Amino acid sequence: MKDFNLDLHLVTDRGLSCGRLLLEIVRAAVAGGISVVQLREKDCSTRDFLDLGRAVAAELKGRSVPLLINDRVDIALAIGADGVHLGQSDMPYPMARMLLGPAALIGLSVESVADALAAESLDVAYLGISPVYSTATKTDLKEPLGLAGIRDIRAISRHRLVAIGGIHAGNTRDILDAGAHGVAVVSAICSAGDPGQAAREIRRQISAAREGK
Ligand code: TZP
Ligand code: MG
Repeated sequence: MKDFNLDLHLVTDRGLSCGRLLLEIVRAAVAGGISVVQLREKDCSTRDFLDLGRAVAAELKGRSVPLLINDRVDIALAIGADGVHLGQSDMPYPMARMLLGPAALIGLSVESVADALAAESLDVAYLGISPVYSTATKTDLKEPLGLAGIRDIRAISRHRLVAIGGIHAGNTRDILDAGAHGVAVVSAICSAGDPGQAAREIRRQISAAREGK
């Protein structure tokens, strides 16, 4: 599995991109310093998802920003994406690994300490810990983990942790201070008036947390 920077994931949702082209948001967010793109499009035909995936992959080519596909191992394979992000009810990790091969980046959502313990033996690129805070972007979620939940998972997990759910520049530092290695956001970038500036501000908070400022 190749090394990559998991500081700041842009998780896409065209429904939240206010009519702007997703590619414009991705381009601006990359300029603002995101380090991973996770293409997460729920209301999308397979054909549209493939087209979108190819277009985003072309946009990211040569930029050292990996492209992960949410849920759809078939789409990741078809477009040669860097990997996938899987939830607890998606294809099980061992099957995805078998299909995608040893180099693929596979991220896995966990919603509890029990989920995180079950992932200890897996060669995942990171655990997505979810949701940290409640969010209007995804409603079928368990109780928010809060900062205490991040600490609890960090205490028992050997994996790198990427927090998601209700995250923006104003709470990023607390989340890193609680033990997350990176953050993933949808609306804080996709719905921002200036997605590039929004990404830049979250990145600034990540740097500040690392420097202990
Ligand atoms: N998984 C857990 S919370 C969430 C996902 C995809 C949505 C996060 O969206 P936002 O807008 O960053 O709160
Ligand atoms: Mg899923």
